[in-house]
Amino acid sequence: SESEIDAGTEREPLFDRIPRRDFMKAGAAAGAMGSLAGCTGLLNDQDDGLAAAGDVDASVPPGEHDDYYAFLSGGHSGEIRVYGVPSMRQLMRIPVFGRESARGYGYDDRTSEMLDESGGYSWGDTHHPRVSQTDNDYDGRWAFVNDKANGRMARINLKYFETDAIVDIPNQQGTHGACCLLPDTKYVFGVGEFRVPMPNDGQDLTDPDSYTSTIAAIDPETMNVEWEVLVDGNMDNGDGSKEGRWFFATGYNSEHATTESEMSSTDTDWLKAFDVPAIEEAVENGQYEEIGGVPVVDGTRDSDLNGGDRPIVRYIDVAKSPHGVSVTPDNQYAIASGKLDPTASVIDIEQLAEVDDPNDAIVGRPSLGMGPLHTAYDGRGHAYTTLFIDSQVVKWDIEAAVEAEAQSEDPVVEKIDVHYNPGHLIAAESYTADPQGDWLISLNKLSKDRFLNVGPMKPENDQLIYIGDDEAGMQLVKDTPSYAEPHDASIVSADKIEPADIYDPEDYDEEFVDHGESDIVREDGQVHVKMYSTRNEFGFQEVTVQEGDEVTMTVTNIEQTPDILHSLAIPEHDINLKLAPQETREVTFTADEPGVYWMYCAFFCSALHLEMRSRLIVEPA
Ligand code: CUK
Ligand code: CUA
Repeated sequence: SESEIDAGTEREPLFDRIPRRDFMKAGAAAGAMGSLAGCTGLLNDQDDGLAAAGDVDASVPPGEHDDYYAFLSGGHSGEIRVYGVPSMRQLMRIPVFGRESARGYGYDDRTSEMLDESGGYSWGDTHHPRVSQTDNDYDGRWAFVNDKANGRMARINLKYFETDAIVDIPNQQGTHGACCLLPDTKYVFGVGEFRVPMPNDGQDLTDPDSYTSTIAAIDPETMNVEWEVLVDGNMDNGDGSKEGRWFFATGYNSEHATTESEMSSTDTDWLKAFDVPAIEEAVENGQYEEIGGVPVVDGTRDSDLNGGDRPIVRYIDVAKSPHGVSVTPDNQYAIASGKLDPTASVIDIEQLAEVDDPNDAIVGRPSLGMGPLHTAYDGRGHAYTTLFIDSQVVKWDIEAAVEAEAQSEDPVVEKIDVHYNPGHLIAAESYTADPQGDWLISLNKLSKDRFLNVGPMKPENDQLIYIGDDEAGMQLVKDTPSYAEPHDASIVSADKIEPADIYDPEDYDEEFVDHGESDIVREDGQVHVKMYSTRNEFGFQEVTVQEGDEVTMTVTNIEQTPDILHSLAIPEHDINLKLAPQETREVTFTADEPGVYWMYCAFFCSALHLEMRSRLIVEPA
């Protein structure tokens, strides 16, 4: 569908676009809000429906829903958090790389096997949650997130808001950047950060020149690693272009060093542009080496595949240690932020395919401020870049930055202080071809003095900023404390995701156990207990097994009523299965301590919730 972007003329030109959201929803709520003193809402005396300066109210009254879902990474907590925007209420947490008892994640056989088979680690480091797209728009199917700690990629099913697949990426020690190749999420790319010997099996330990890092192309349906490309230098963040050809990755350490001072010795590093169809052709032609069970294509600068007419990886010189890279909504530019350098580099994607020297595709280098890290978009031709050192978000005009090369025009529109030291920022639907242009969240690493003191470890601060009014400028609306530590986020219109209310038994392998189907099958020291759960009982009042038996319990919540959850908690056995309506989970354990154990339901499901229990009786052998 390359042509869909090329022919994307239905979109208005960048500069003529005006904020489209007219806040009708907020207007409808205004009557109810009128009695709240000091609550001016989004409405004002003008009838253009736009907020006036200082007049932005992000409140979502009790019982009202938010306009957006935001998926924030949880960093080294290994999870994803779901916020509503603009309320910034935390709606849900989705465990990904670590066990989590309230959701029974890692406690039933299916999820604990998934965690075991992807390495068996108890934690991960999630940075970049990216939501799948079709035709450059969110399709509500999946979110993907990397594990920087152990070189993995996970998939979250957005029907159930739960992790349903994790792949341990061969040849990658730390998978940092994560993102989809658009327009239709053909691949999810994992960007390998740490350079390691390949294979990392004890050979070549000391010569850093023999270390490499790779990008991995993962099939979103099968979560299979299709191929990898090895390159020179470390890699960092990544983003895919929207017509399906290019994948961009920033990188540092072009020196191939192992210490910080050596890694900072040259003046430039690379933004790498991977030519995906050219790589696919090389794989097709067998021009790869199989390492760690996957085809690995050599994309280092001196490789044969980079020598010909169509290099598979283009190395673009950018200022030292670039960090974030993101493609503009109209797919014209990839913008890489300087981090150690006050500029961003603007790369013209169309020119990249045409020029001999990829450096000729750099069409702008706006000077933005100290410590530019990540860039988001409003769909009206503006870029918003976090300035880590200045503790600001800078809004700038993309075309003016390109023009500035010739006319020395200042592309900076305005700066707003944030509190403090922002890493990523994200605007509503910024990663799509059509950002909403109203809300932006600055994910600030430090909150310092902004909240009640909770001890030496302070929360971070996710600040909500209204960007929908170019005349009034950016307006800071809300501080939101967050637990360590969100890096990136994706903000998706609420109507693009359709989560289920109850489970569909067709979606999983476990056998549904209905009323009257409870059963205990004993065979050679193996006991299989199948039982339903409902208000206020389990299928069996008691279950008797012998010491040493291997017990499998298959439990179904047979309720049809949304929001009525049960669980199967077994004291002193480290077991808690979460059971949403129509959900079945299985757990296998060895009954090795004789005694009586009250199996109970941990979700407060009814007035007789405390009575909802059953005895596990383990008879001495
Ligand atoms: S990285 Cu953390 S602030 Cu992993 Cu996208 Cu830049
Ligand atoms: Cu079921 Cu509490």
